[in-house]
Amino acid sequence: MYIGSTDVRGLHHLIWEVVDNSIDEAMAGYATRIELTILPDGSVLNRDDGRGVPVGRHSTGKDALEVVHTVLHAGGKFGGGGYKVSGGLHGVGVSVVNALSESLRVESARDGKIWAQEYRRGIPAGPVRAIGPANGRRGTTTSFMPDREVFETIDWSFEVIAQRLRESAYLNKGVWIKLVDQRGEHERERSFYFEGGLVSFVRHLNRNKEALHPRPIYIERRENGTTIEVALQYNDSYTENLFAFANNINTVDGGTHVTGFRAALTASLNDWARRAGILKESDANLSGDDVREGLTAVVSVKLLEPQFEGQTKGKLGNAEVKGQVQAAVGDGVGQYLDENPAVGRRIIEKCLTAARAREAARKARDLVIRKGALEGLSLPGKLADCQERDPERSELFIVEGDSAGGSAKQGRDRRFQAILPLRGKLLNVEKARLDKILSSENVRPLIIALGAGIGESFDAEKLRYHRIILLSDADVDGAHIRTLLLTFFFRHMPQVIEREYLYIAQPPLYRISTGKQTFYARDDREREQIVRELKTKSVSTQRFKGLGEMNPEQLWETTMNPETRTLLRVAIDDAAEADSIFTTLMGERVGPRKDFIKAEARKVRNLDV
Ligand code: 0RA
Repeated sequence: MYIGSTDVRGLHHLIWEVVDNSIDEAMAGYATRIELTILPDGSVLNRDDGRGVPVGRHSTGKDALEVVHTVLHAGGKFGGGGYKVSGGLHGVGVSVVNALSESLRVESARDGKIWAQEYRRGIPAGPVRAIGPANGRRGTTTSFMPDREVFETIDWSFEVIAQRLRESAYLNKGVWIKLVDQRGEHERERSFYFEGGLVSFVRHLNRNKEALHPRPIYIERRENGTTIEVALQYNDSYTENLFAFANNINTVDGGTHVTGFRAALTASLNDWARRAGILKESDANLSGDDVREGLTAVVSVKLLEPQFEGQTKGKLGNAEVKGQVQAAVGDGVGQYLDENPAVGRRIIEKCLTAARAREAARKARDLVIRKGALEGLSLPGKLADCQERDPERSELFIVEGDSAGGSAKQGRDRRFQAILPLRGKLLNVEKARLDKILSSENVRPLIIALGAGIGESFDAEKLRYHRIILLSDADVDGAHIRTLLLTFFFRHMPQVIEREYLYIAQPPLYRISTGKQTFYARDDREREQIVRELKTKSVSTQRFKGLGEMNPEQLWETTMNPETRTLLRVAIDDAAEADSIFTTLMGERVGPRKDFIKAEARKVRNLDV
């Protein structure tokens, strides 16, 4: 319950919880080094050089160290005056990790001694004991083995952990964080330390884009126990890339710090553009959207009592923060532009281009919507709609090619399954602005079929289907079309992904027949496994060259029938990483794409060329 789930995501929350305590200790100014080790048996060891968890008699009569590890939410009560995370997904306390671990051992080095206690499934296995002299060492070491009766898997992802630790290192400049993986086939390590903090973070986010100015703009202000840090840099893309944190927690739903930042950025750019004479008296102001195009920014606030709101606690609620961030960013950006007028002019030019493009896009969008309204029931002719009207129960298959579309139309259950064939390739939306995208023959029917508009006017409540399924060939062309469609949804209808409405169908590549029985395999590995298990010599294998080669019954049975199919749900765990991958794969620069493909090619299981 406290960790959220018992799948691999919930598993990783155990690590976040333990590491965040060490990060808190670093934020409070006491720890400088944090080392996380995945041990060969899958247990985890976390060590910091902070003050050590308090030991000694607590008001309950128990030892303070035991209380911290056995009582829910006890950690914060010992607060040494630093920033503490409270009320979020995190900050539930190490006692939750303890309760969900087969075994946990903690050592606290303080006051010249090392104190230790062990637990089994959260219950002390013995008292807190001094096990030896600290020999000058300070800090906390925690090791735990997740409860394998609770978690479906203890398969830690080095990459997921590394990504998160890197982020923590960016947000807390000067802290050394080391990750070591000692599991046999995975053995490796990585260290994170960023003197530049948020400036390094923004450089990292923009690493595959062309920056409009070489150095990110950096603003830092401390007042009344609140620290505000902002770094921003414009690039030549069309998307905004804003990451906001409160006490190191990624506030995915924004909040008062984001509101304050946006208000200040728009106001100070307009103000400066007028003072510099680039915007004339009769010109309209740049809009918030205009100044956000091609913006990469990280906003990080640290405050004593953060309030996290919303269903997933991803939104900062503290009202006073808005004005504080607004003042800091307003002053900082204004001063920067005064000192760097050439950069200022470049940024304003970029915003003006964005404003013109937005106007063109608005016209194009109106045209699409008006055109949609003109076409009778407004649905595109190519769409074979379903009878069902409740979006909850309706599925849309987006199918590559007319012949495959034909099979899908015949094979489907028309009561709840709609088919939209796409002819040829979709426009690469990563390289085009909305006005161009909207004029593309292929994208328009898709937008109209979905029924919810696009971009700023997108309204998820109007979606006509809550299962949108991408169905393309199991080959390279199919993968390309799928990537183009994923890019489209990610950039222009991210709500579809956030609401988990987007799926990928998994058509088979092989049909395996023994004369009596028929099997389907999605790749070579599955095919080999099936053939091996059949243990008979008379097996014939048919390789489908594309969806079009499958007859409607085969397509229904293997790919469309909810009883027998497997769908992959599209989810985005890490927005920064997703943005970077889309930029790399679909953006302008060729170098990073080559590097990415070289690095990832080794992992490809099924390449059809
Ligand atoms: C509260 C008070 C003090 C230390 C800590 C918490 C603490 C907890 C953890 C968890 C992992 N590493 C940690 N390091 C420190 C100490 C208060 C004092 O010494 O005055």
